[in-house]
Amino acid sequence: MTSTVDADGNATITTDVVQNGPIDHEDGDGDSEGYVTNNGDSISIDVPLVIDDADGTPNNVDITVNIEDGQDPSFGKDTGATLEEGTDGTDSASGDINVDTGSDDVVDVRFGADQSQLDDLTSNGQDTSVVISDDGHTLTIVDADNIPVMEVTIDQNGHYEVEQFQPIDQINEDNDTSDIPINVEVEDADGDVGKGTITIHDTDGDNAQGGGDIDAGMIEGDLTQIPIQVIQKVIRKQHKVVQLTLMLDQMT
Ligand SMILES: [Ca+2]
Ligand SMILES: [Ca+2]
Ligand SMILES: [Ca+2]
Ligand SMILES: [Ca+2]
Repeated sequence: MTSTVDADGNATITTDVVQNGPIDHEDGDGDSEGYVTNNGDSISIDVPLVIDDADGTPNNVDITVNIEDGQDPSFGKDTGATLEEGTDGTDSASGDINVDTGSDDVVDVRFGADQSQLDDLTSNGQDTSVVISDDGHTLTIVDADNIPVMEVTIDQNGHYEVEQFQPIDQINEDNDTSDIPINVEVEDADGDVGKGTITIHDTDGDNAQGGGDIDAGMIEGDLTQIPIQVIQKVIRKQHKVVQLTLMLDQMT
């Protein structure tokens, strides 16, 4: 703090304020405790000064230091995670979303409570629903019987792990891949919340084979005498119905 006095005897006091660490701007509503007033993103600190003039008379002066909250926490780039359902509908993968701390320390990275963008997701034709753990760090997509379809966990650095236990239904998707968005949140020490999205790319597995699932309508009636393997072989090779008919004629 320095003071200067001009020719008319007016004093000017200059103060330097150095902030060495973040301050928690809790959601105040103008409430005041002693010298500190907390009002949303603004904290005011009154600093009372006593200035003695030339003949020793004290004068009371208050200066006010206003500290505005800085940048809120936010998310940056997401690598995404890619799953391939393969033949059994299971896979695992991991990814990272960049966490931009902002002006205050990050205290939590978690899944958002609202995941309604997943409402239409189905598994084996069944509706699914979403369960989020109490700490918000594990999100589980479950089928109608509450059996997990997919589980995602996220840590405080934005690293996430995905495990798929059952296939999902890729309906009308380009390249048979569903892009599954999941909402995430980051909270800083004074309660500011940034929102973001991680994306899981889930590619459909091999198409179901005809071998074990021949339409009963094709083998009923007179055809019951034909060895099932013969019909399976024909259908696997995707021969036309006319070729199947020819074969049946030869066997009768
Ligand atoms: Ca702050
Ligand atoms: Ca704030
Ligand atoms: Ca803040
Ligand atoms: Ca699938």
